[in-house]
Amino acid sequence: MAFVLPELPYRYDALEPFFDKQTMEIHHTKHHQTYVNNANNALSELPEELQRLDADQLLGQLDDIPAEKRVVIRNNVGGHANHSLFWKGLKLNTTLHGNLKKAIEQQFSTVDAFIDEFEKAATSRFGSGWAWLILNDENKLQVVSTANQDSPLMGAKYAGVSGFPIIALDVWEHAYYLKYQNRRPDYIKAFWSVVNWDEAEARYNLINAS
Ligand code: MN3
Repeated sequence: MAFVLPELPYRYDALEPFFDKQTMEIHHTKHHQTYVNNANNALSELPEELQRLDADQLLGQLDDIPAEKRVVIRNNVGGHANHSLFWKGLKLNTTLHGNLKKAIEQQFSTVDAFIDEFEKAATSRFGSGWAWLILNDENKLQVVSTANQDSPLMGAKYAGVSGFPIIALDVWEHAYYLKYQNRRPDYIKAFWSVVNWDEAEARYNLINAS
């Protein structure tokens, strides 16, 4: 089963002026495509039973990957899975609602307190990585960040944190440099205008019900 670059469910300019067209297009057609290509090359050299797994399953079973292939799988299947999630998690004009809103208010006291904590995690991630809202293994919402293309789906041994992603924000420079240059905090602020809260709510309900 080969990985395929997913089509975006919107046009490259759909998130203007917050996420610009040129960045979206390069990010999707160049950066994400490279992760897909590298992931497929690595996948083709794995034992057959591992080739049958999907991206999220592979991330959850890094211990089973032959040691000499583990880094390339971690980085590139991680990159593919993280970006696939990221694109689906973006949409203009949705609002936080439903069970996720209730849970955020319960755990962070207020939505503003959650936003503040998320922005701190995204801003302070040194170098390249991701900021996340996850449902952790204790069934609690948690704001975390990971390095490089690590995902909470990899578990604590690899990612330092473990859980199911509800919201994901790419804080690699390639995600914002053309529009925001070195101003990562401005890009993070812009993210709140393009979070797909409908998708976040669906992901929260999916994992919470299972
Ligand atoms: Mn990226």
